[in-house]
Parts: sequence; C-alpha cells; structure tokens
Amino acid sequence: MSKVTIDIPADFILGAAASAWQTEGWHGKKAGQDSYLDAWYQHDRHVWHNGYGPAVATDFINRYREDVALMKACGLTHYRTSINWSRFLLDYETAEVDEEYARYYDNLLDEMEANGIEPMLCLEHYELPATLLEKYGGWGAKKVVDLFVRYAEKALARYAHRVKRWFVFNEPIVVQTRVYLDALRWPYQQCTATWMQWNHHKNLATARVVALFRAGGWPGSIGTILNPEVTWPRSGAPHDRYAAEMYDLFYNRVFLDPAIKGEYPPALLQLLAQHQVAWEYSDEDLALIAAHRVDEVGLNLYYPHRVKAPSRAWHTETPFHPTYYYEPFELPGRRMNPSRGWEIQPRIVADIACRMRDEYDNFPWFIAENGMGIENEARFRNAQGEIQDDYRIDFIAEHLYEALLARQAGINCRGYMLWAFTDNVSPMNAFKNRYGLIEIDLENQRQRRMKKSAHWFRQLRDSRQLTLTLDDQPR
Ligand code: BGP
Repeated sequence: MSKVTIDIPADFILGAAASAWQTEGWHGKKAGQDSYLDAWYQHDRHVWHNGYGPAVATDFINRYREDVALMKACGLTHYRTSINWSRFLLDYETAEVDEEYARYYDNLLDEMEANGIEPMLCLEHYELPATLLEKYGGWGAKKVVDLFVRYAEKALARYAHRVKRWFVFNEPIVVQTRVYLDALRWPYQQCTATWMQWNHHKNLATARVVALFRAGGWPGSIGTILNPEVTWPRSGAPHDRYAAEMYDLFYNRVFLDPAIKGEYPPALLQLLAQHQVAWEYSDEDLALIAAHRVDEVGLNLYYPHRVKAPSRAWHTETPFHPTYYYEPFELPGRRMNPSRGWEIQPRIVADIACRMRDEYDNFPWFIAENGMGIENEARFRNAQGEIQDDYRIDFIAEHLYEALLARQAGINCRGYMLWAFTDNVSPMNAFKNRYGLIEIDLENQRQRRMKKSAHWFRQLRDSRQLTLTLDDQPR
C-alpha cells in the first residue's frame, strides 16, 4: 500500500448532480403538468421502493435555500440539475411559461449565485410531459422534437444570460431502453424500432437545440450528458471482442457519435437495416445532426459492463434485440457494491479517458455522474448521529484519482461531479440506496445532515489536493 497525493487543477470542476424530478416534489404542480415519471408512479406505485416516489422527493422546491447553503458547506464548485419540462410550461403546444415555476428557478439561481455555486442546467432528465406520451407516443414522434425545441427556446430565453453551461439531455438512452426495448417499466412494450426511433429523435433534438443555442448567441456552452457503459469482453477471443463491439455500437456509440462526430456509425445503420428495424430518418435529419455538434459532453460513469459471445442460438421468431450479439458476463470475484448490484472498477475512468482522446479527437468531457448507492446507511451513524461513509470517500477518491491522472496526461477531462448532492429518489428504488453527501432523514421531516464524505469533499476543494492510499497492484 502506498499513499499518494495529486494536485487538482484550479479550473477542475468539483461538483455534484441531481435532477428536478428526483428532488423537487410536486408542491405547486398544476393539473396536467405530470411528467412521464409522475405518470409511471401514479400507475404503478407498488413497484417503487416502499411506495415512495417523486411526489415529495426531497422537497427541494421548498427547501432550496437550506440546500444551497449545504452546497457551499460541502465545497461544491458546480451543481447540476434539470429544468422540469413538464412543469416549466402551462401549455406544451404554445410553450406558455408557468411563471410561478419559472420564478422559483430565478430564485434558485439567485441563491446559487450569492453562494458562489456555478449552475449547470439540463433541459431533460426523463421529464417528458406525460400528455405528450399519451397524445403522440412521446419521442417516437417528430412533433415532440418540435415541441421540445419550443420549450428549449423559452428556457434559454429566460436563463441563458446567467447559466453558462447547458445540457440538452441526461442519459437520453435510458427511458426507451427500459420501456420499449426491455419492457421493464411502464407502459411495458417491446418494440426495437420504437426504441431506435426515440434514440434518433433525441439525437435530432440535440442537434436542433445546439443550433438554437448558437443562433441565440448566448455566452455559454451547450453539451449533452451521456452514459456510455465501458464494455469489456470476457476474453480476448475474437468472438467475445465482437460481442463487446456490438454492445458498444447499440448502446454507446448510438449517442456518442452523433453528439461528437455528427454522424451515426455506418456499421450501426447497416445492422439496423440488416435486422429490419423499421425506424424512420431522413437525409435532412442526418444533415442537421452533422451540422450541429455539442461543445462538450458530460459522462455518467458508474460500473464496467462485461459481455461475452452469446451461448445460444437466436429463435427465428424472436424480434430483433441487440442481445442477438452478446450476453452479460459476470466476472467471478469482482468487487461489488451489493446494495446496487454494480461492479466497482475505477479503471473505467482511464478507459473512457483514452477513448475520448483516441477515438474522439481529445474532445472536452467531464465525469457528470459517479457515485455509490448504499442501502440502510443509518447503520453507519456514529454517536453524534453523523453517517461515517468511508466507503463513499474511497469510491470517490479512486475514481477522481483516475480522472486527475488522465488530466495530467493531457486528456481533456474538465472535472468530476458526484451523484448525488443529497440522497434523492431513484426510479423504482426511490430512497432505498443512498447516494448523497448530505443525508435526507425520512424519519425526521427530511432533516438534512452532512455525512463524513461532505466534510471530506470540502477539504478537497479547499486544499485542491487529493490524497489516497493505493494498493500496489499494477495499474
Ligand atoms: C443515473 C441517473 C440518475 C440516478 C443515478 C443512480 O443513471 O442519471 O438520475 O438515478 O443513475 O442510479 P439509480 O437511480 O438507478 O440507483
């Protein structure tokens, strides 16, 4: 074991993230302002852990002043959240702004400014208005792309003079993968073509909002936040490596390439045609995607994804699904976070860093989410009532260290943001796994308390140095 210290560059982001729907709660929400998540929760509350969901969440909408003071206490340089599209407008067709909700953002931004916290805003973090799902089939319809651009126009007009970093989506692949590819979430459908249609329309929406942002001449930058799953093959055998490449095409490059390179990988288009996945796109769409690429990407990195070549034949009547090309692989003895069931392997950061340098021309990026969700954290409370989350400190330190090494090596990594600032609501898991630097005590009126990691994060910011103990394994 050896102790190392590494400097944190002065311009390196040390922040934390959240989203509107996972924190705000429904206070003040008007009839007709449900998001897709709200509708899912209303239909299927029983699948949400302890029946808890977005209805109250952390009650951020009422407690943001207290929370911004805590952001400052933890030393955050940046805080990322979303604007809830379903609440920002009173009418999604005419894009009439809900003044009451918009004023709450004015006030939140004032409060952050007064406390020296840089805001980052995302225009969509799964908050598709429920009525647009019912009426048009959500992102399956081009009409919804138009309506999203209208919403973006209003949000930018209101806040882009004061918010310098914008993001079109957070994890644009997630909702349709769970709903239309794997039928794990309401409204439980399996249609690979619909999945790809949503992917495409979100890529198109990204390009159109980038165009809008540039045309507006706003002072800041426009990016998007993706969740490429670092995918490792079981072995170096060609069939396992092919499985990993296929996974990468269908789930990672489907968003990375259009956002950064302005095009779909030709191999992906060819596979979708070969498997007769009937999605629609036009030359005009592709030209828009080519012409309007993002300024930076945020990458959400949690765990490595391991795959192997499929071990069974595909049934001829089974509709096409990317698992045609791969199967998940579980490495025996892997280091796990048992609460979330995710492998822990900080090498994912080095892996993606090299990839951004080598395959994406050293494109600017930062870790937009990384973190550790732990069940029943109250068991780690000390006599003074503070949660001693040393496991979280180690997790952050190990991943941040990789990011700082990448930066030292000349890779364009601009920062590290933790998921999450406070404990908050996850889809289905709700408050089961706690992610925050700040505890939300559900037994005591959602009282906020700093965890040990919050103090540690603060000293990271103050000293601009990370010290950690490494095992002496070859890296
Ligand atoms: C990311 C999402 C976040 C957050 C996080 C934690 O994929 O962007 O919104 O939920 O994952 O994961 P989970 O909520 O599944 O525990």
